[in-house]
Amino acid sequence: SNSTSNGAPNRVRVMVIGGDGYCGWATALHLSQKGYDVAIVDNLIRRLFDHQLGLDSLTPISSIHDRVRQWKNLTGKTIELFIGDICDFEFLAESFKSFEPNAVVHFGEQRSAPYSMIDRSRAVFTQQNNVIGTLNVLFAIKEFQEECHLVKLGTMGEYGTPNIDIEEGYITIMHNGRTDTLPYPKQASSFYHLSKVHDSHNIAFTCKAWGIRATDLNQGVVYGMRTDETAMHEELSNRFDYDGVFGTALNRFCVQAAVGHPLTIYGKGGQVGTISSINRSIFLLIACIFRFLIQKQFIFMINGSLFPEQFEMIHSFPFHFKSFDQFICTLQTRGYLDIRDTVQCVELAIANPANPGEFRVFNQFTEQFSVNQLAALVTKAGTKLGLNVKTTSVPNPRVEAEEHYYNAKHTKLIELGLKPHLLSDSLLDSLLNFAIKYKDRVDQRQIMPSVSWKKIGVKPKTIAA
Ligand code: NAD
Ligand code: USQ
Repeated sequence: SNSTSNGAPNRVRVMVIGGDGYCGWATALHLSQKGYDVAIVDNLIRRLFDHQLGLDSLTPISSIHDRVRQWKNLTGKTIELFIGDICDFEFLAESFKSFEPNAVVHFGEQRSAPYSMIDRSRAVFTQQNNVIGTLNVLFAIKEFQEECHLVKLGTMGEYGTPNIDIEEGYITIMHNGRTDTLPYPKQASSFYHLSKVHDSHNIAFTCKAWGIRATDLNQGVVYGMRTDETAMHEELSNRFDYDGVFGTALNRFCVQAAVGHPLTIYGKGGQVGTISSINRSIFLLIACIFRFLIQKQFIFMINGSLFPEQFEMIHSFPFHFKSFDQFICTLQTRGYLDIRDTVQCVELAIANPANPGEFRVFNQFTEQFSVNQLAALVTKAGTKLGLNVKTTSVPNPRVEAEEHYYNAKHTKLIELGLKPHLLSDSLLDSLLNFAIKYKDRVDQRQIMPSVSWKKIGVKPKTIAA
């Protein structure tokens, strides 16, 4: 039904699973503000992980009950609360029957790659929690709310770092003279990222088999803090993770700069951040000479049709890089976006639902950066604020390609009307100032990475700094 509990017709009812978390809380408020009827489903397990690992958000955060109460005080808008675990199907079924959502936004997973690599039990928990939770959501939609649109948070990490352009969900392949459009190959690099791959497969299958309508949002790394709604009152403040388990790259770098901790660049990234403008010019000069020589070679190769494979290799370097910056992007590059765009993208996906039976995939990020580029940007912004920002190259605790080609498509959300908030000096200034404001709350022992991809074992591990 499309009517609300207070009888107003045609208001879209959105269930936000994981609505007490970083992306979910900002999204729940944004949708409520935009006139959607919102319910938050969350078992608050993220707050428990923090207690268990001895971590805390940079920002003090109120309880979910105080959060929604304050929202009601300020705006008169009600957000319904369903506290429970979506792996418990009885609980999820009751929430569905009571709220009757038109759309479900599913953020409710264990979302840290390092957490999933602590020990066997965390690896198993991550996949169990994420895969079973999503399966339950699919069954609940089929059983109770067939028309409901599932908007599922996936991750860019599902694709890994292949040596070809990354498409949005699907790739058209020609093989032995036949052609087909197939799911883009997945090469995730943690038990967490793999849980998202398994989710995507389950969702794609149920779209086909049961006619579920779904959008998989393969989101990049999120940065930032304030959205219009969370900025309205201290009690609406969002969480901000900076620790080695849950903190994400740019957010961590800002906190590190604020407390005078060197920026933690994992692995190779390190060298490139210090490239000066002279080196930059030398690089461009060499690239131009190379380009000229290879163009000559190109004609020779075509005429002589010699060594086609070697030719391909030479030919593709460095021409597929449109600029120096794109070349540098081949080092540990990922897609990033501002949390204000997370909420915008989710709203766009809800407002333009997938068709029944359609498994739609959007790549949800706005810009690509290498870790070094991020460190360089934070260094520049920090220096302007009078901070003495240093970087350090930390032995990479992960197993990941540190030098790779990266060029991922991200046009579908733009086509739906996304107006990106690109990373700007002013945003970095405000993030840094924000980190400075709360710097007394920073526990510096939580900054260095403590989880190793290679050392994971079956023995339960207490990671204490
Ligand atoms: P978060 O940990 O801050 O929030 C997740 C929320 O889900 C928490 O409040 C947690 O209590 C809840 N939850 C987990 N398991 C649950 C269960 N079984 N039942 C009910 N609630 C459950 O994470 P986040 O950063 O807000 O990420 C949200 C989603 O977006 C995740 O799916 C994540 O994979 C995805 N994502 C996040 C980022 C990022 O940079 N933060 C980037 C790409 C994708
Ligand atoms: N990195 C550093 N130094 C740091 C932290 C990270 O060099 O201090 C590097 C990592 O090695 C990695 C990159 O930065 O190459 C990104 O790491 P991250 O911790 O910021 O992000 P990631 O582990 O990929 O996970 C985060 C979210 C996850 C989401 C993912 C989107 O925690 O939920 O799925 O971003 S994506 O990366 O596109 O898969």
